[in-house]
Amino acid sequence: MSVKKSVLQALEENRETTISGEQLAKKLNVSRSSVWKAIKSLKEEGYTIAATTNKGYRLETGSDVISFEGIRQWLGPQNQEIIIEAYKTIGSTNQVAKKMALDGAIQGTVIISEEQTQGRGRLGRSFYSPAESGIYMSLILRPNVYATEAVLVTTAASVGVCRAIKKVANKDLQIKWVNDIYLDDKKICGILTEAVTNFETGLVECVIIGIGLNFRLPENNFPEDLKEIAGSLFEEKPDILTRNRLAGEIINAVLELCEDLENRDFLEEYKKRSMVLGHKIKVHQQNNWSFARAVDISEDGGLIIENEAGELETLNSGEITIRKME
Ligand code: BT5
Repeated sequence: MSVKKSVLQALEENRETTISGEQLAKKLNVSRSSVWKAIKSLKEEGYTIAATTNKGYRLETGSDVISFEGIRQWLGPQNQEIIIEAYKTIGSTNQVAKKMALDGAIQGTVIISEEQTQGRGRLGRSFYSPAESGIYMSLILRPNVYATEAVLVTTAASVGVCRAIKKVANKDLQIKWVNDIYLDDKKICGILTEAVTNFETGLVECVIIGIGLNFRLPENNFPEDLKEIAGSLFEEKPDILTRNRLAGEIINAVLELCEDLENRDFLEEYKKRSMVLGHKIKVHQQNNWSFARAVDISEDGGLIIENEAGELETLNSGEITIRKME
């Protein structure tokens, strides 16, 4: 690990205390001037570091730059070895993760970025991903499921995100089938699951779970076309909770649920958080809109609806979009 990374790790792990340059140098077995250089370079990267003469260095409470070192301390013991690649800016974390998965990246690998220039939603839509206000990340999984069960991964991931947010922010979120997470009727998170399937066995070789979360309002608010739809977990940067911590907790929760997809316990929580069950909805599929009532969630995470003819139908495909009517 470079001196800079080691210094960052020490600062992240001791956010509440001031550590002297001498202590850092000793701990890392490097010279005091290398510590000083590392601090200077971290400041240039956007970390706000309080430096007190004779006392030393401390990350300011509000310093919230996404990094591997910042996330790792929040990972559970079972996740300490996972690989996390943190970027300042990237096209799309899903795109990079997909390539890495095809090149053999292991289960649990995470790609995370401060900003995406080509954030993607479903069906060719885009996901607005400005710097400093969101969490944009992709997890690589290698679950032993058939392609038909892959929608379960999205279901589990949605529950995982809600659980992590409940734990650290004590907020109760709602889920709109299949991949949107809402707070006060505004979408604050979208999930894009992409699977690579083995054509012969029908088994999924890998799944990329892309999670985009609006942590706080973007610097200049959302663009006009999103203002009505999009919201954020917090209006402003919270005092203590960092994006690194929330990202770590989301990784813990999602990996735990996806370890054991067969155990469908999380479906109950998914149903409780559902904002469409029992409601009239509009369904868009194959270029057509139709009306229906959302009735239940199937064992595989599909949406069971009662269609206009009064028949029950299960929607599974990622090609479907629904809108809540009442
Ligand atoms: C989604 O698609 O909501 C899935 C978004 C997944 C984004 C993550 S970020 C990390 C990873 N890397 C990627 O490139 N993608 C994933 P969909 O259900 O198709 O919703 C897209 C629609 O949501 C857009 O057409 C907008 O109406 C709206 N939207 C766009 N940006 C948004 C934002 N930041 N917050 C809330 N809504 C947004």
